Amino acid sequence: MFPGEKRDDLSSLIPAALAGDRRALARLISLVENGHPEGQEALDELFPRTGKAHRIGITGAPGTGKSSLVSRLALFYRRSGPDKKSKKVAIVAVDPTSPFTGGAVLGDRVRMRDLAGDSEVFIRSMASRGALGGLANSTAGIVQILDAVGFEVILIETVGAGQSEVEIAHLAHTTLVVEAPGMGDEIQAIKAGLLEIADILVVNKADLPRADLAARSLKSMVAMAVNRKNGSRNETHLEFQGQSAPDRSDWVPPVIETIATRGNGVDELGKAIDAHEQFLHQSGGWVKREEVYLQAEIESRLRDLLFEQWKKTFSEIGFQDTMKAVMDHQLSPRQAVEKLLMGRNL
Ligand SMILES: Nc1nc2c(ncn2[C@@H]2O[C@H](COP(=O)(O)OP(=O)(O)O)[C@@H](O)[C@H]2O)c(=O)[nH]1
Ligand SMILES: [Mg+2]
Repeated sequence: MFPGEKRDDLSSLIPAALAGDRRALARLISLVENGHPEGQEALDELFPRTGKAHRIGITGAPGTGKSSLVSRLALFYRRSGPDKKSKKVAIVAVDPTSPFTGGAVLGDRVRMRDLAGDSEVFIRSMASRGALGGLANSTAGIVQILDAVGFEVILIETVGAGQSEVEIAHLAHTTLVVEAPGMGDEIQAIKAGLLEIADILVVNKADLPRADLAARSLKSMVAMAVNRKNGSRNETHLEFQGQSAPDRSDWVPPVIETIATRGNGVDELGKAIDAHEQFLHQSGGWVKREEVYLQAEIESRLRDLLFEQWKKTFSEIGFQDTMKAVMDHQLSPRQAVEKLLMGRNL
């Protein structure tokens, strides 16, 4: 046996990671990312220690400056001040188009050196492909490990495009949607889905022309959305009388302009994130979001497991026959599913 093999022994890996050993932590994360059974075991063991971190999602189109902003935010949390306690920060970058370990951000040597030399900052880039059980699931697992070992703030960068990115955004207590002027200049075309998940809107690259135009149009979109919501809330108010519905309806997403390359606006952004955290704690939204997040994970695991179990029982030949019947338009897809399910051994 190689001495290195011992590192996969969970009984030593987990205590080491809890004690702050970064290599042990990285190893645990890899086990989870690769869908290793030991990764699952580690998650089970560490789960009781989770639930403390503030999970912050940063999403938006490629090139808007998410990674740059994330580095700045990490520095914001590391900076201790008279009124501010320095926090342990982890960064999970799930951005296949501009991985954290390469490209523009690494090119900014001064900033990365600030972070890289800091033992209380942990940075992890996720492979976008090959994640077993889906990107959202393995990201959730990695975030849980970081939470368990004591990172107080977890910044999760994703591209706001496909479904899995929206799912990943649901991991977060606080979601930042990042826009930049000149990205096709069609701020109005911001995906409705993204506006829906935004707790804070960031117009980055405020040094470029038309940034304030972008900010203004986002602000008016937010105002319209709030008016709509208030209208519909009045209509449904009777149903919920006496209950305080802990949702985001009392939170108006602020629009904040930043220049991530220089750090302008980052303090204001950090304060807005703190304010949102406070709001969640006071409104009951924090607990609500924990519930939504954990329920989503249970449902997705249940779906995966049921599918896996079903796959074990199906016969390739039976499947091909059914498939052919559907291709010949003799069976509808719904009838095919019924047939395939009936055929399983319970
Ligand atoms: N002019 C300007 N460029 C920026 C700003 N923030 C980031 N950039 C640049 O925009 C490019 C994309 O940044 P990056 O952080 O990788 O964006 P991401 O793809 O959203 O993660 C890089 O060349 C950055 O240097 C900014 O505030 N102003
Ligand atoms: Mg990026």
